[in-house]
Amino acid sequence: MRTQVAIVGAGPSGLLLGQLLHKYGIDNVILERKDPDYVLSRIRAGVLEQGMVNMLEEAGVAQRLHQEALPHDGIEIAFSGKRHRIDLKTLTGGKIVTVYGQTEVTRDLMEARSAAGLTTIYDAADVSIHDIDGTSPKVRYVKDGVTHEVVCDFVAGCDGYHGVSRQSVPQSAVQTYERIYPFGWLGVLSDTPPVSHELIYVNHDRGFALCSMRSAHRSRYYVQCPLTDDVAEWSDERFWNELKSRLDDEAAHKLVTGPSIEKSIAPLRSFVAEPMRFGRLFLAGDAAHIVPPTGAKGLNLAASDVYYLSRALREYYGEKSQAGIDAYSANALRRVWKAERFSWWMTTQLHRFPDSDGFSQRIQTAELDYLVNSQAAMTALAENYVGLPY
Ligand code: RFL
Ligand code: PHB
Repeated sequence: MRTQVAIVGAGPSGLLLGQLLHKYGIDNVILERKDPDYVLSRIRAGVLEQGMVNMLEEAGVAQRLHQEALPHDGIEIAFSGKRHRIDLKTLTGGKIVTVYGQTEVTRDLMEARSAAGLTTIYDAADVSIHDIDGTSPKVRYVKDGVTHEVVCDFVAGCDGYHGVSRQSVPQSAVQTYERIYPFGWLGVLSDTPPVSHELIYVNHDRGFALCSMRSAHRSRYYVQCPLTDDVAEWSDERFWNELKSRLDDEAAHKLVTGPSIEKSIAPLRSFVAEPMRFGRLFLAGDAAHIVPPTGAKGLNLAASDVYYLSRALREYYGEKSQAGIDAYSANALRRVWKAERFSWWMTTQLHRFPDSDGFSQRIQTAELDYLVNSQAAMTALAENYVGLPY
């Protein structure tokens, strides 16, 4: 098979890139290790920046989002038992975020891809990438026991943190930077009304908590937990009691509990691989970088990488210019590092660290107290939360 761009991975970054390239008349094929049901069963992020919504519009997949998504003008930060509102809209001159699950974004993109008749090969095993230093790279995969080859101009590695793309380049060509946090997030999805109409990020002596949502009837909650915890140790009752114990009195009283429909523990990590281009292989999304979820930036960063990459490829095919391709890694990484900084900062301010003592806890409280009483500090948070410009 021959195509212009072979995309490895049908997560949000691979699917969004594929859809935009199709709009630009650039032929592409996606190779995905899992099956479509598995891809759609993953429950992950829920907060979209305006830049990402704009790209979904450009890709022609925002109709359902505009009907069902929830616009959010603010968030709340709770500490020392009190909640404080950060008015994102006023602080940023009118910018807001949109609450719409990553699962729904993925579903919309998958449906558009199949409606356009574009090729996605699911259950593609043993994907391997070859000849990225020449002008005719190849991607091989095994399907139903038979090995196939896709010959292309470029390979987009959109295959997440554990994917094959980053691992295909010699270790000496990649520089990685990493922080692993000494705790995880236990997340629960339930068909219950959200405790509040805005997200609440909670700093509490017992650990961080987050109240989020997917719709007016579906809530998503998280509590910080030890990395050694097994999700089987967390009954629904234990989860709801722990969450309640970390909320302010009003929220604890209002919280509606119910059976969980998904429950999982995710580790928290900051990670960046540099550069994001190796010859004719580009990395995008989680394949190149991971942020802890505290700043709600993982999915949005995947979209901003796709923004730079889709434009670079459009320039290459439309104007026969290499400039965008040559600048891709540097442009993407500038924005990546700012989101890394913000996510690290949010994580540091809101979680209990195992080695934290009285001094570090008082510094944390002082920082949050400063934040919610300073227009300048709240503006800095709001600007980053709604998303820095592309
Ligand atoms: P994805 O979504 O991981 O998609 C990668 C796709 O590549 C496939 N794949 C392969 N295909 C072929 N061959 C191989 N060798 C392959 N290896 C992997 C995978 O099956 C998959 O379909 O990466 P992408 O597209 O870059 O999107 C990034 C986002 O998914 C990610 O940044 C966020 O979901 C991160 N994240 C969260 N972000 C938030 O902003 N808020 C959250 O609450 C939040 N929760 C999470 C998360 C990520 C998690 N991960 C990665 C385990 C919770 C979890 C559990
Ligand atoms: C979510 O709704 O899953 C969510 C929202 C905000 C975050 C992280 C996760 O910062």
